[in-house]
Amino acid sequence: MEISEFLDRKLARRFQTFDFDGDGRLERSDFESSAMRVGDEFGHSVDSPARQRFLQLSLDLWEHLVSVADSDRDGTIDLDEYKQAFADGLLETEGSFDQGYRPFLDALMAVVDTDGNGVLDVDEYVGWTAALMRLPESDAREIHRRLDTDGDGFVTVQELLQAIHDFYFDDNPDGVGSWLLGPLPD
Ligand SMILES: [Ca+2]
Ligand SMILES: [Ca+2]
Ligand SMILES: [Ca+2]
Ligand SMILES: [Ca+2]
Repeated sequence: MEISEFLDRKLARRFQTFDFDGDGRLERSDFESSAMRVGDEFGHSVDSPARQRFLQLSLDLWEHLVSVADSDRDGTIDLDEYKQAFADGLLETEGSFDQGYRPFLDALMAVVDTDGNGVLDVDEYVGWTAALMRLPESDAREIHRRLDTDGDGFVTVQELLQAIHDFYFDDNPDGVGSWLLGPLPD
């Protein structure tokens, strides 16, 4: 597919949020460390089944990414490899979107929905995005506000799914999804 300049910036931002240690490459340890941090942040010990499931899905995501995107086979994914794999339709596609994300989000919810009401209030939202992707609290609060499209104070899994979808597939800079991960790099 054609990568617009706007989508290019969004992919660069997504890459940054995957790169947990910030060394400019995606590695297995980025996915392991970030998932463990979510477990720690939300008080799940290492033997918590919810934590183990989320860690497993994070590592599955890594295995998928490295299998399709690591074109030079060095065991890591750099930004060019990531963008190329997206352009080739090997990462998120509209057809497989819901199916691909739903299990991951359900596993995430089992760890981070601390009051168990099935939706994310702003504190839960700030907590998981800081733990998994190092988003600043001020950005996370603004993202929560934008994603809560019906204004009831909560972000549902459906609202989150829609925003993730729009992040990748809606080229409108004013759309809800464009701010999913905060401000974009230039
Ligand atoms: Ca890294
Ligand atoms: Ca590589
Ligand atoms: Ca909740
Ligand atoms: Ca809502």
